[in-house]
Amino acid sequence: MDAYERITRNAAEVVTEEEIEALADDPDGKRAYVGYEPSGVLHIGHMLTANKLIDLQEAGFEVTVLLADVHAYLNDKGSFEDIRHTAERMRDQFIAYGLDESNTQFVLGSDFQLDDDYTLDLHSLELETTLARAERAMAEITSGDSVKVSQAVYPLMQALDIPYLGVDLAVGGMEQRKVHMLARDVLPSIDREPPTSLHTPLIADLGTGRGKMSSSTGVTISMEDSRDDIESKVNDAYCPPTADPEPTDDGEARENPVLQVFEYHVFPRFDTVVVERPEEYGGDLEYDSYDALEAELESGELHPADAKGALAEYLDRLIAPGREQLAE
Ligand code: IYR
Repeated sequence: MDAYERITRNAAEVVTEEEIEALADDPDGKRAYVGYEPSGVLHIGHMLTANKLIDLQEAGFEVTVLLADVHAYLNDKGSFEDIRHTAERMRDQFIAYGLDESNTQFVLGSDFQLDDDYTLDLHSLELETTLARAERAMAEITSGDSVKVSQAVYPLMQALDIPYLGVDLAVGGMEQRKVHMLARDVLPSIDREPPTSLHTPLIADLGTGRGKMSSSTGVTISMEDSRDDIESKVNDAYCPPTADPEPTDDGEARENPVLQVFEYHVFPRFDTVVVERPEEYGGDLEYDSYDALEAELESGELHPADAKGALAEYLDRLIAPGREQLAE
């Protein structure tokens, strides 16, 4: 797999392709980052963008993980002290998950976001941005009904993080795309380059295949889960024998979340996936690509129950190091 393929595999969107091609031509010494609001323990949503950071490290990039303590505070996630404490725990979790420690820089937002220069640049961006635009950028990030001033400041700070961290590529889930588009529009007003970004897909709720998997509602998988927890969540997952399930009766789109987790979590980290089956049911199956597994689920060769058994096994392998680290 060449650098461009590794950088862009499983991405829902890159902005822009030409800019990513230029980075892929000479990735050594280039820097990519993801920002995370410290909250709870690492869960499957964090793991999706972390997989992309691992791809980028393998392609030659250096990586920054921003533990966005000030952003979490602006997003009403608790006291600043508690947030800082959570941030420290998250760092160790990312390493346990598989980020290359020798090549990952962890930065707290408060290490630079409270400096004079940053604050003045932030105020310049505030002058350049309408409240309506800032609010739109946050639509997929906050859940509160009433919009607070903090939520208008938040995306502008996220935009400003890119030049202040000196990164060449901003990575995030699709829910971050409007913030990155705002950054492209507004950063030139303070003589900064419009940033390049890459967005990972959103995965549907494991139980229903609808909407998006979220740590606050529905079922999620986290580093705190025991093997039994994982098995029971995966067993209860929605898994019709197709990658394109019918919409619900009221017209809501549905995905197959079991296949999505294989595609975005398992195959990026394992070269082959073995589905264990007793001899009388045909014996073990082995897949060396996501497409091969999807095709056999669709043809009926692979039964959803067997697919789920294998998914629980591989998710457990991904989570075990973080679970052990939490127990220390
Ligand atoms: N908005 C992110 C957190 C975040 C991301 C980046 I990239 C930043 O520079 C700052 C914060 C979230 O929703 O978790």
